[in-house]
Amino acid sequence: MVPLSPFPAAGSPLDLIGFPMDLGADRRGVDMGPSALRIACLHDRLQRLGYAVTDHGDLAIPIRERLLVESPCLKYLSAIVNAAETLAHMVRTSLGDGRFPLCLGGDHTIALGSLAGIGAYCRDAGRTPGVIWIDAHADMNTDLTTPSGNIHGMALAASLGFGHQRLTHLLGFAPKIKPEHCVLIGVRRLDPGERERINDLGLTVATMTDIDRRGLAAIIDEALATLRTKVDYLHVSFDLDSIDPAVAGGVGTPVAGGLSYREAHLLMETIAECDCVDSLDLAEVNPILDTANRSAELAVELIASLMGKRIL
Ligand SMILES: [Mn+2]
Repeated sequence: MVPLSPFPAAGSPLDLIGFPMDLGADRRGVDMGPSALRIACLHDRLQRLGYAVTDHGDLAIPIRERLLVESPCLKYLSAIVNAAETLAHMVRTSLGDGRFPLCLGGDHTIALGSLAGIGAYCRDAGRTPGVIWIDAHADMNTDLTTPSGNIHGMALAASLGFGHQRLTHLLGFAPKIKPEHCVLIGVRRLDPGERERINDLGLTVATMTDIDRRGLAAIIDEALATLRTKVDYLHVSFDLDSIDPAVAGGVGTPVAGGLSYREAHLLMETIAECDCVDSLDLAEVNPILDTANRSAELAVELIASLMGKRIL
């Protein structure tokens, strides 16, 4: 029997970066997500897996009571752009130093920052970034299609180069990633404008219906096999609302009919086995809607699975 290679390599450096942002959504509470994940022993779990963890604390993000809504179709644009740009610089530096950035949300505007940092790093390093976007939503709105004006629903579209220039051109370039290098998994609620854009772009989307029909294992195997032929950098952007609210109720925007507990672990374990993940966002943990921090504890378990925890 071939012994399993040690994963991660002992002492692999990992940066935790908290992004306590709740300006991207109407419902409050996800700004406490980074605390909830730390309280659920994230640092310890990662250390026990062999990572040398540096916690950079939380970025300073203004509270909404001190801000004005500049535009109803781009709520809190300036504050979000500023924070995302700071995150982008941190992620770029982390990657440039050969470290693994793990970004803790906060709402899914976190991905504006992480993907900008990743895009900049990959341009410098001559690498091609891909993303697995795990989410109940597609976050493919723009200021022209959004029904709510909430920027967390625009994070993927902006990273692909669609939407308001201040969102698409973080760090001064666009796009951060190409549509053919993205796979969405767990999607079950789309706005009409998002559906249209997804179809126009031919984005690869595994909806919950696809997962019911074909099984998660087949879908993630296929996604990884395809991405591996096209990209040499892989980011996972994980929105906890992809999980069924009966399993994880403490999320930003709960939608019935999500991934089961085992499907979520299988997804993480399968991605971990490919040994090719370079960075991770964990977004939309909402302690206000949670019971005894269970959703954050589940999120930490899932992070551990993705980062190499094995049953056997
Ligand atoms: Mn999302």
